[in-house]
Amino acid sequence: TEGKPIECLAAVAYEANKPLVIEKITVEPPKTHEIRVKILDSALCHTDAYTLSGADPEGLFPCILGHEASGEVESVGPEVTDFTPGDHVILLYTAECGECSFCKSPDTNLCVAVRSTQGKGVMPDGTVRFKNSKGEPIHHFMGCSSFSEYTVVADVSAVKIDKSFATDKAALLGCGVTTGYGAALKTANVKEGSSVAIFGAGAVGLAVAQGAKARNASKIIMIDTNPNKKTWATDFGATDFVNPLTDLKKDETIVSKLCSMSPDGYGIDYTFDCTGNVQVMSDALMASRRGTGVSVIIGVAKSGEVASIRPFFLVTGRTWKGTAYGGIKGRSEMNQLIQDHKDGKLKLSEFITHRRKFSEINEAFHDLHQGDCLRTTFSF
Ligand code: AHE
Ligand code: ZN
Repeated sequence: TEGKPIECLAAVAYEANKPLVIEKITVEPPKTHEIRVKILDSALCHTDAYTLSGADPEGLFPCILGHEASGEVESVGPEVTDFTPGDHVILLYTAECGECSFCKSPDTNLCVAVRSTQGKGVMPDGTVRFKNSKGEPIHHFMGCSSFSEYTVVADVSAVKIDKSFATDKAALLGCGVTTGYGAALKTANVKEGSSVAIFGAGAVGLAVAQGAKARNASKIIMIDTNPNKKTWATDFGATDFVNPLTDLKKDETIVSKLCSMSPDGYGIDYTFDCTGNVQVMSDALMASRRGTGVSVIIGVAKSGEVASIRPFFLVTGRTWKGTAYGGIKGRSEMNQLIQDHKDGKLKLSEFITHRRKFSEINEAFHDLHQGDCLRTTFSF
């Protein structure tokens, strides 16, 4: 198949809010610095649903969604040096070229090598590798497009992993788990003995709990309005669970409740928004500790929404931060995450609550909103 177009099945998003259409598409061979990948496992993330809803300013239709995936390199384009056919990879929506000023900085993972074309749904040369049976072009998504049997990505948008590592677990490292775990370890740099509050007990929030636990935080408070999440929260490392709908006394707010749970009443050392709700984002900042508290925004807010804060909360020494992909440099730091998993610090399989056939992909979007789902994975 090398050098030739491949015909395969993909789930095409033709319009916002319409089911994906599973159909035969053509995947062109990889061009310079590109690789063509056979997807082995892909999971579904809320961002796929967000873009399908039409709310993403970068959402383009038709496109092939999906960005949390592992695969096997089928063929490589000219000038690709880091991959050979047969290699196992994780796709990276946050690339790592190693050469841009962002990659060279130890303080950020926000590589710019392919980000601008990625946001326009095209490969770095400005063209696409997908077309449907009518010959119409189909956009790429987040530099990955994993809801297809085959995809083409930039070589900087993938990391090679050991073939012995289970590919369903590997897929999860492509987005949510890495995002949460990295947010705790890198963005917040949670310290031993500290207090942590996490808003939203989905896959990302539970991965934050894993990171906080790995750092031996002494108090890890999970906040969620779904009482069924309490067991998960505990299993993933939370020491406390607060349901703001039922656990607040009269005249108590979630902010005052969290402050009262902190050792001396002055607030929580590290707080995390894993909801995308802008009110939660400001609550998280206000609940962080006077003088030294750090609050990290992870959730993606709806387009046009604004998070705001009374500047007093910053004047009095709190830091408001945000993170993408947990601040993790996908190519140079992936092995450490896999090692952390092997060392028992980072759960992976436990995040897979649902497994489906690729043909059931539209049902998987439904799963995501049921509150009993962390991740649905598909094997191809
Ligand atoms: N396309 C949106 C932005 C969406 C967004 O913020 N995405 C998160 C990742 S969500 C993972 O499921 C992110 O990391 N963004 C950084 C980046 O480079 O995209 C918009 O508003 O235009
Ligand atoms: Zn995602």
